[in-house]
Amino acid sequence: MKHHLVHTGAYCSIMIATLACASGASAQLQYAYDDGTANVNVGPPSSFSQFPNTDFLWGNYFEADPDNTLLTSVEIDFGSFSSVPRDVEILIYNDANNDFDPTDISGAPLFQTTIQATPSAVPFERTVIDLGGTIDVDGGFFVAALVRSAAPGMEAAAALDSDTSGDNSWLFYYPNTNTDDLSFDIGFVSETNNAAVFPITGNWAIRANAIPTPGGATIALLAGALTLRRRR
Ligand SMILES: [Ca+2]
Ligand SMILES: [Ca+2]
Ligand SMILES: [Ca+2]
Repeated sequence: MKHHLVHTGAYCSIMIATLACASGASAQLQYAYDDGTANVNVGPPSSFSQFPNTDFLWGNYFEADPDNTLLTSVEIDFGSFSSVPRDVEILIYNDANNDFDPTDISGAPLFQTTIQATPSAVPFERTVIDLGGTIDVDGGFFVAALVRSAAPGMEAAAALDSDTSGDNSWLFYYPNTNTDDLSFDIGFVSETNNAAVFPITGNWAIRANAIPTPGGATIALLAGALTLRRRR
């Protein structure tokens, strides 16, 4: 699997290889790469002060479990900000070609909002962003945060878990980010597993929570049980 899912609900799917289960009031699946402890905060280096404007966008690419496609909230562990509270844009995109590469995403996000963010402490003090409803994802999707005009050398807004691979976590630096077109090609982009670019590799502490898709496996199992009973 290219990602692991942490289950926080009352039952578990057997589809996911690295699944953790816990009791909880609501059935919910959590898309995550971090192990619960982010170790380092990341932002534009002071050398970037040569650029007139440096937007800093970081996000995780997930593959939707077909039985859990309805996102309800996003959880992010923020690093440091140059001022508090800080405007941070929260973005969820569909990747149309589902190729685990978000750098070709164009078109408006499925979800976009701006929050007033404050830093969170290690190990994983999460800021939960309620989506105010459900966002239906299909195949590859990208959950990201954006700090505009990040202060080089001062603003390490993203929390990274250096114990994980960095696969499917991405960092973008753009001048004047157009959130409707991530394929905009002026700037810098890298997956955070690239040791040639990142002195410390790892995954972002960004998670997405989902509820079961109506008509998914859970519903099918119930229907099967009813059919068996009727045949007795
Ligand atoms: Ca960790
Ligand atoms: Ca893509
Ligand atoms: Ca997709």
